[in-house]
Amino acid sequence: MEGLTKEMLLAMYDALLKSRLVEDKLIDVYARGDIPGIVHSAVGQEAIPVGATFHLRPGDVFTTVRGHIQSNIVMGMDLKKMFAEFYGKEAGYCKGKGGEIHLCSPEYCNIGGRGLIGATIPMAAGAAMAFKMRKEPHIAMCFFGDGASNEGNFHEGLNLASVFRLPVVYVCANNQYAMTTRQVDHMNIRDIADRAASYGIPGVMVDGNDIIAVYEAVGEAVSRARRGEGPTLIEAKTMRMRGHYEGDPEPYRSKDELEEWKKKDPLDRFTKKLLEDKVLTPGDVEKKSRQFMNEINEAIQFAKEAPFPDASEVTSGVFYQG
Ligand SMILES: Cc1ncc(C[n+]2csc(CCOP(=O)(O)OP(=O)(O)O)c2C)c(N)n1
Ligand SMILES: [Mg+2]
Repeated sequence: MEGLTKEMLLAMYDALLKSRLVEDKLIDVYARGDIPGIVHSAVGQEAIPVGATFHLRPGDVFTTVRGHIQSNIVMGMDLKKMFAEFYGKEAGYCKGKGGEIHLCSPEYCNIGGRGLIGATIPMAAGAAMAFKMRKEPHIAMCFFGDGASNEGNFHEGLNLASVFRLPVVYVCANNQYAMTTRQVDHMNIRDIADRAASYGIPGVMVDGNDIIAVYEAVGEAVSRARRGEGPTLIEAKTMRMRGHYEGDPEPYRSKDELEEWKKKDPLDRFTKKLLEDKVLTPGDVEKKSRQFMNEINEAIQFAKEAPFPDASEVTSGVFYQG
């Protein structure tokens, strides 16, 4: 934690706490049938997107899958426009067409996720190549899962990024499941970071439930990328605490596994650490929670009352218009 100011620690704490409260509320309103589409929660693995995204600067980009809500919160997205997007409303960041899973906004560095798992891996390399060709001082950060690291796109993307020494940081959130399949059943290696050796780039493993460890590991990779030394593969180990999607009956795993991981909850751990170090007081935690919940409830009210896009808008923004 050396070198991290109190302000920085509190900013990280705020983002982590707000992320949890936003997702808990999202899960709740989704279960009530308020939100169209599908919700993929990142509860329990928030330390990865939050810790990593703190290194991005305006002009950088990130691509994302599960965990995009957390990165968007760090980048300062407005909760009203975010919830409007979840509710499929015109006032949302993608005018209601992205919904929960495809919420993005280049203004906040978020160039989006893709329906094809792993497709964002070469996409991030492409963005990084554009920065390099234009001699712009930016980096791309790419978040993906353990399952995505089995895709051909992973090999092509990392190989290309390595050969051209592109300014890109690959962050694999290994939550040990790809849909219904456990990591041990979809690959014959334990550590995905080992795959970096195939591309001649550093492979770094980190405890994905320790926000400071994530922040530090990603910080080194980001500095390397900004110095022009090329990509890094970071594997952040965590656990998917909810189903693949909300409503997933999860017949493929036991609750005992989750009980063990509950003890390593990243928000509980960071709260405890900051209370012990007297960076936070119990009163602060309560006050912040109340303040964020008020903000979230206002955002939901706004989203509920906002109009849906007009039917005539159904194809606008979908196809490239030159
Ligand atoms: C190319 C491709 N194959 C299969 C799917 C279906 N699918 C959607 S999510 C997913 C699992 C992804 O697992 P992982 O990469 O570990 O990410 P996580 O959901 O755990 O965050 C799969 C197989 C898809 N979207 N794209
Ligand atoms: Mg996974």
